[in-house]
Order: sequence, then structure tokens, then C-alpha cells
Amino acid sequence: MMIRDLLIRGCEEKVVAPAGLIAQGRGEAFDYLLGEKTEKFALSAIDAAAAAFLLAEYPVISVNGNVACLAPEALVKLSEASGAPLEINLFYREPGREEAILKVLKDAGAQKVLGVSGKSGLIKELSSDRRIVDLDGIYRADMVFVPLEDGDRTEALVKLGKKVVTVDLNPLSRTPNRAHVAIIDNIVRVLPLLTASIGEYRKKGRDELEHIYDAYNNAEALGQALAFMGERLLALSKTVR
Ligand code: PTJ
Repeated sequence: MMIRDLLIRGCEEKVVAPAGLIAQGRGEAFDYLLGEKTEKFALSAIDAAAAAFLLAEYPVISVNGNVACLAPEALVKLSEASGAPLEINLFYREPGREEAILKVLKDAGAQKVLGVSGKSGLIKELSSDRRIVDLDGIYRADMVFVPLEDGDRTEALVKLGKKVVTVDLNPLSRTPNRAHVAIIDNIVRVLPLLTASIGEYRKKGRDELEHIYDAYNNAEALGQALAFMGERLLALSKTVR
């Protein structure tokens, strides 16, 4: 209920797009299927994601309205731990939204936020407003963290040769199926775990990080997430009286 209220308030303040409330509802439904816990397949994806951050030359964290509203402090901590800048990149570019999100991030302690300077480039493969990206950010990044993303942009970023890491509660959605690493879990639970994993992995050498990244198989993890949800529902069905 608290998270729901947070998003409703975020929507009133233009941080969250109206469609963001629908996205949250879809996410919540899948979170019920997960049992609202971080499972093994998500933990191994978090480890691969941490390795991807540390192996990248220029990683960037893409921030939309939902993520900024749900976990602004955790985003700032992830940015500090990984050295990856935050870039506001919106699907629904209504007037005032970027400014509202910038304020949320600054209030949470962000020093520098990309995507608001006007120094923008275009991802030509995309038709939505998400094609507008910061020349100093996603445009030149070799790895992009895009939680709660739409499928078109994930596909476009992969086509451009960038490594793409996402967080999505829905393993059937196109984004997790196109990304290199998809963490099937709630963004609120993932961000602190990912930040901790990056802190721990900083001590590891490049070879070890490459080994962790290469050992991860995204299709297998998505299959495990679906199987987990199915088995959980089956077990629950036996307890219904
Ligand atoms: O702020 P904007 O304008 O950039 O718009 C953001 C939204 C989320 C509205 C936009 O990107 C969008 O429409 O996304 P989709 O296509 O609805 O995809 C969002 C995905 O995030 C869905 O698959 C949801 O299941 C998933 N999701 C929702 N809440 C969470 C989540 N995944 C992880 N944690 C959540 N809390």
C-alpha cells in the first residue's frame, strides 16, 4: 500500500506517467507469483549484472519515472558504487516531467544527472521519444542499465552493440528476452543487492569478472523464473480448500 501511495503521489507530481501506474500493477501481479522474494535466478543475474558494470568502459544508468519514484536514494548509491552516471530518459515526455524527476534525484543526493542538458543525440532505430539520448550518456555508453524498460529500446540498444542489463518482474515481457542480463525481481529489492555485489566484486580481477559474466545464461535464467512461478502456483493450488 505504501508503494502504491508513493506512485500515486509521484503521478500527481508528474514524476510518474499515468501509464506508469499500469506498469506498476502489472509488476505487482508478477511479484505475487514470485512470492515477493528475490530468488536464485535473480541472484545469479545480479552477479552477472555487477560483473557487466565493472567490465564496462562507460556504463550508464537510465532512469524513468517509475524507478525514480520507487528508489531514488538506491539509484544514487548504485551510481556512486559503479561510477555510472544517471541519465533521465523518458518514454512519455510531458512538459515538466524531466524537471520533476531531476528534483527527486537531486533531493536524494545525486550530484550530476544527464539527459537534461539539451546535448542530445538520436537513436535512429527508434520512433518513440526514447530515441532522444544524452551525447555524454547513453549515446556513447558501452553498457546501459535500463530497468522497467520497453522492448523497442532494448532491441535498439542491443542492435547498436551496447550491453543491456534490465530489471523486470515479468519474464514474458520482450525486454528481458532481448537484454543480455535480465534480473527478474522487484527493482526495490534489486538495487541494494546490486550495489552490494558491485562493492564486493571490485576486488576481483578482470578474468574472474569475465568468467562470472560468461557463465551466466539469460535464457536459462528466464526459464528458471517461469518454472519457479509455475511450480509455486501448483504447490499453492494444493493448499486451496
Ligand atoms: O517514465 P516513463 O515515461 O519513461 O515511462 C515508464 C514506463 C514504466 C511507464 C514505461 O517504460 C512503460 O510503459 O514500460 P512497460 O512497457 O509497461 O514495461 C514496464 C515493465 O516493468 C513491465 O514488464 C512490468 O511488469 C515491470 N515492472 C513494473 N513495476 C516493476 C517492474 N519490474 C520490476 N520492479 C517493479 N517495481
